[in-house]
Amino acid sequence: MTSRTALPRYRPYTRPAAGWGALRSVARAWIDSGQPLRNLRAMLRTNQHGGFDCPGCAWGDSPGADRVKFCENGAKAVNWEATGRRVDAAFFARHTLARLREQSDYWLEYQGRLTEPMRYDSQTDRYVPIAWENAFRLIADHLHALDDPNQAEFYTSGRTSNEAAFLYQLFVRALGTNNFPDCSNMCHEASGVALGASIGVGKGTVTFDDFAQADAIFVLGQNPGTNHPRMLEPLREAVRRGAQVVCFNPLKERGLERFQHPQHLLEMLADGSAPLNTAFFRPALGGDQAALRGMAKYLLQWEREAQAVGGMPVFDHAFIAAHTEGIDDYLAAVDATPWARIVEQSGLTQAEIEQAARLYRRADRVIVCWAMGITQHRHSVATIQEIANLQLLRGNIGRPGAGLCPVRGHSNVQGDRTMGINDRPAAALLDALEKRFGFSVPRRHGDNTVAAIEAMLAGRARVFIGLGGNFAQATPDSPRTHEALRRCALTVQISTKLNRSHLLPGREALILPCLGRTDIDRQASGPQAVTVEDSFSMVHASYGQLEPLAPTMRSEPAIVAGMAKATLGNHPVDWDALIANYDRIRDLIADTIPGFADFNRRLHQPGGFYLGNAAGERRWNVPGGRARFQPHELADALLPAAARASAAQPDLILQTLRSHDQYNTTVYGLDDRYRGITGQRRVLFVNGDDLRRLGYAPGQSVDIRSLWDDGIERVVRGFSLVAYDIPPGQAAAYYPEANPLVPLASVGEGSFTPTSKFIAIRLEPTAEQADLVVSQGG
Ligand SMILES: Nc1nc2c(c(=O)[nH]1)N[C@H]1C(S)=C(S)[C@@H](COP(=O)(O)OP(=O)(O)OC[C@H]3O[C@@H](n4cnc5c(=O)[nH]c(N)nc54)[C@H](O)[C@@H]3O)O[C@H]1N2
Ligand SMILES: Nc1nc2c(c(=O)[nH]1)N[C@H]1C(S)=C(S)[C@@H](COP(=O)(O)OP(=O)(O)OC[C@H]3O[C@@H](n4cnc5c(=O)[nH]c(N)nc54)[C@H](O)[C@@H]3O)O[C@H]1N2
Ligand SMILES: [Mo]
Repeated sequence: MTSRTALPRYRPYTRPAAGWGALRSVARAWIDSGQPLRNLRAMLRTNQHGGFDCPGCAWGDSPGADRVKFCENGAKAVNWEATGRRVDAAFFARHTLARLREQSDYWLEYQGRLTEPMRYDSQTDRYVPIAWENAFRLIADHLHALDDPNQAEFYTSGRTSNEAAFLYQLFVRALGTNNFPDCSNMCHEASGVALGASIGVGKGTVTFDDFAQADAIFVLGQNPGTNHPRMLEPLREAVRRGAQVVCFNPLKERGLERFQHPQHLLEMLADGSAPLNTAFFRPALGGDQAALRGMAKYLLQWEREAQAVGGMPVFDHAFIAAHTEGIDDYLAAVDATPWARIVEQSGLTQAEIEQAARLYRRADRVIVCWAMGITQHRHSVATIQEIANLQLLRGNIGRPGAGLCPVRGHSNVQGDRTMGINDRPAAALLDALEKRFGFSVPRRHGDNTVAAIEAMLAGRARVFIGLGGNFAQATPDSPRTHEALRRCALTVQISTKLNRSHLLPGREALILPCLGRTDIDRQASGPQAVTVEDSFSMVHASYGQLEPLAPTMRSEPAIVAGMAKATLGNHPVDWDALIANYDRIRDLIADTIPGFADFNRRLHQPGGFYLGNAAGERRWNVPGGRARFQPHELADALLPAAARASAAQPDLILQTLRSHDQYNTTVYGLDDRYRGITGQRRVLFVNGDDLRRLGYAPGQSVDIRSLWDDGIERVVRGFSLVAYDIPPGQAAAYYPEANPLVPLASVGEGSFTPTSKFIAIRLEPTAEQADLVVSQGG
């Protein structure tokens, strides 16, 4: 592995977030890249005008500010991609897939960048080199052999640039399907679905500048200290100027508590730190909808009290009258929700909810942010609509310093959706494509991620193409997902790094090595820029800075065009001409996607350009033209019927989350600094009282079994118990190690997102034999 091996250890972390710990960690990632001098240039060009967009998260920046704009985990992402190590034909000649499957996810990616196109040879169980043109021909042959284009699945991960994504959806729709499973299906799908129906646009309504004007910022189900570190700055600034920062998170995440600025010399030298919140609530898993409903109940009560005495209204009546509909039904639903259920489901006391409601009411301008703690539940759509309901009551959408902020994950996941990567595309997009390119666009909705797995398992889909990502590990119910890939006639992975998805080939398989964000992309007309869109709908250009490791790597747009040309010829466009100069791709985007007029000129503006957001301007693209209150009842029980129907009662409810040393399925290291974990990932965080109740001791090894009524055994073995500050009844483990526990059928209502933050589990002591297997297998 690496030179850095530490004994597994758990010791609570008492230092502030960021600060010296972050600097040490950046230095380590930098040195470990194997090419530190080369990468220094890359790091300094991260998120700068003329540089490249950080391949880390989708947080935006204040345009213009001329300073270093990367964070610890951005630096890790850059150095991880820009490594000097390579996984080439010689590497694959040394290893069979059977042997590679025994390695950890960490080891696989650590081996370096993929540099040559490879084909799986089932005779020798090895990947062997293949020429690019032959690879494209193989793909075309498989696609031509299908009875129906809906028998192929076209996955996208969220690092893909706008240019590559646009070409990909054009190719796939010209082929005849909307089968676009994507990482968004597992991520912010619920935000898009919920907000689309509530306010007519599935994106956040705020921009970076709004944070400086908010009186209160609510942060729900998000761990920005690890996953969006650049967000800590506006939070700290908000606390400093007296705004409220109110967190809802069952875990007291260090990055939401104290912060030391790693780029402020004085603070570092004085070893000072600033608080990052003014209130912290710790709900039950899945309890946010109930908590928000409780807050709405208080607002309604105070509104009535104000009316009775002729005091200041609590609701924004002018806004409600001019811009919304459905308030009566919603308030009736609020009245009908009993406190007993709110308290039981939220996991908070009524007094805590009252306090949260007071903080909310006191603020004139409120931004609500959220991430996976909100979106990966069965009732995520309803929860996000309850956030919107609350904001509508006080007119907190579409004015400065207020709004909705689903904080996106992958750096271009929002842009990929804008470009049309969507299994449920809007009719307007399809109409525009049809008009511009003159072919009959498929109208039938395609497969999302879960549906794609089901289709491959059932043999209905036979070709899988992955534009980035790690389908095998990011998806739920891992053994079934792995089987789904293996049943395909052809699997194709367009990737920068080796991961488990490459090791689960269909009967035939290809690895197509692509350039990443940091690499210089040279085409016939010279070096090319690509573009991305951040969480604030800012579109900007990204220019790679480093010479690619090998001339045999290709850009994502070139690979998509290569597949398209081999499959469709020059229909509906001259693919080669587009690749010669990406300006031509952007001209097509300008012709078909709203907001991109004059794309090639505007892309050169420092900081990029704002796509606009109708709801942010109080225009509501909802039938009826008004924002809609959505009255939901709270579910009878959070535990799904299928888990209740299983023979056993759950010991705990499990959420799966990210450590500080990972980017999704990419594991940078085995530490989780802020949670005090060193040298291990197979850990289960449990409350000390629960450990005693269940008869276990910290450090003991357990097997975790999940409850579902379909008769399938879902178990992961050899997890080390950590007594942790976590609310009773809850547990947490890392993704992707815990993914085998998430039943494929356990998805969000309306979003179909796997419920990765709510899994009913039982524990068993690890049997000795199982222990042995785990320690050998790694
Ligand atoms: N360094 C780094 N950056 C990343 C990523 C990464 O893996 N590493 N991933 C990127 C991607 S794709 C995404 S989507 C984002 C993910 O960003 P996050 O959403 O911050 O990621 P998670 O680790 O899943 O953290 C979920 C948080 O929600 C809390 N939580 C869980 N369940 C509940 C609940 O029911 N209610 C409430 N209120 N809180 C809950 C957890 O305790 C945890 O703090 O980050 C992006 N940025
Ligand atoms: N249990 C559980 N499961 C989850 C989650 C969870 O919280 N819990 N989170 C979900 C979320 S929010 C998301 S977004 C998904 C993430 O799902 P994915 O996006 O599929 O997974 P990643 O781990 O980001 O993909 C990593 C791989 O992407 C490839 N890659 C990296 N950069 C590039 C590039 O520039 N181009 C190309 N072509 N390939 C590249 C590398 O080969 C790398 O191995 O996982 C989801 N799964
Ligand atoms: Mo994500």
